[in-house]
Amino acid sequence: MPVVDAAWEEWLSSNVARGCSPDSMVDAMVQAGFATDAARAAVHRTFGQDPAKAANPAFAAAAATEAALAKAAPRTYQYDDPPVARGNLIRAHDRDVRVLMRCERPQVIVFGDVLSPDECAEMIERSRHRLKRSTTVNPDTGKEDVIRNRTSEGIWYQRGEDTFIERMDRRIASLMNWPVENGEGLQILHYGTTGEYRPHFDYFPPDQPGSAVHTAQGGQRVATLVIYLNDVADGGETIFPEAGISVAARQGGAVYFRYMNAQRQLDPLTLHGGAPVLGGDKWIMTKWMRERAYG
Ligand code: PD2
Ligand code: ZN
Repeated sequence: MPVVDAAWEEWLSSNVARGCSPDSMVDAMVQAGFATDAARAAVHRTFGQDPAKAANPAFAAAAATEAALAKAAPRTYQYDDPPVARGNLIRAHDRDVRVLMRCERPQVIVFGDVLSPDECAEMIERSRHRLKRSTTVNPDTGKEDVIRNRTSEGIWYQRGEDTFIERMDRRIASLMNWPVENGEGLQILHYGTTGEYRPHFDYFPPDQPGSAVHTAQGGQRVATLVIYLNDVADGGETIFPEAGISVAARQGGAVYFRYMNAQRQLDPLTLHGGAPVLGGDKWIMTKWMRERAYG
């Protein structure tokens, strides 16, 4: 039987912060293997409530009214200012990066020339022989599974692994205007023809028990930068189906998107995917930023 460890504490407090109802949280914990009483006690403690009081019918009625009101007027995502600098040209550590497009809802920015053609070629050559089939996070267990909705191969680089990787990490952190220490290591992905990554969120959905394992260190993911390392002959765009945005893969260019605001709300409009590659292949490099220092 699971215990309420640091990862579950993080899961409990992030769900309370985003306005989940106590009942839905108890249900999720019971599904994950907790005894109902233990789940209720943990949830009510996180809400700052006494479980004995919660069992009182008057309290239960008040809580039900509150839950119904919350459902009728769900808290919509509040767009606050993204950290990325304003302007058409951004000095990012050692390079000037051009801004090609900005979208406010969801917060998406397309950049040109984040990496030079030589830097893209170097990243691909370093990675070509070290690729492994990509995985996705199983929402129930938090474990990495190889599944059909992500047909690519990948490799991770440790942050600051050598001087070249460190320069990339610093440039990207400067462009995203977020501490380099909050970044996960760079990930390189390769898709062959027909390869795709079906629409998903890069944040760990707080209502899925498996997410707690991933947010225990560094907290939630807040923003992503996907950098294209080659021109894709046909297809392979990064798509945002809820927003109707499609970004073409152009060597050295990148797409930034931000999904967590200062109130820790998460933006569902950032649902995104990698469209099927219809001709040639596709190489990308991804940086995910966390709320706090990671690793
Ligand atoms: O390959 C892409 O364009 C893509 C799209 C969405 C990559 C990712 N997400 C990702 O690695 O999270
Ligand atoms: Zn993604």
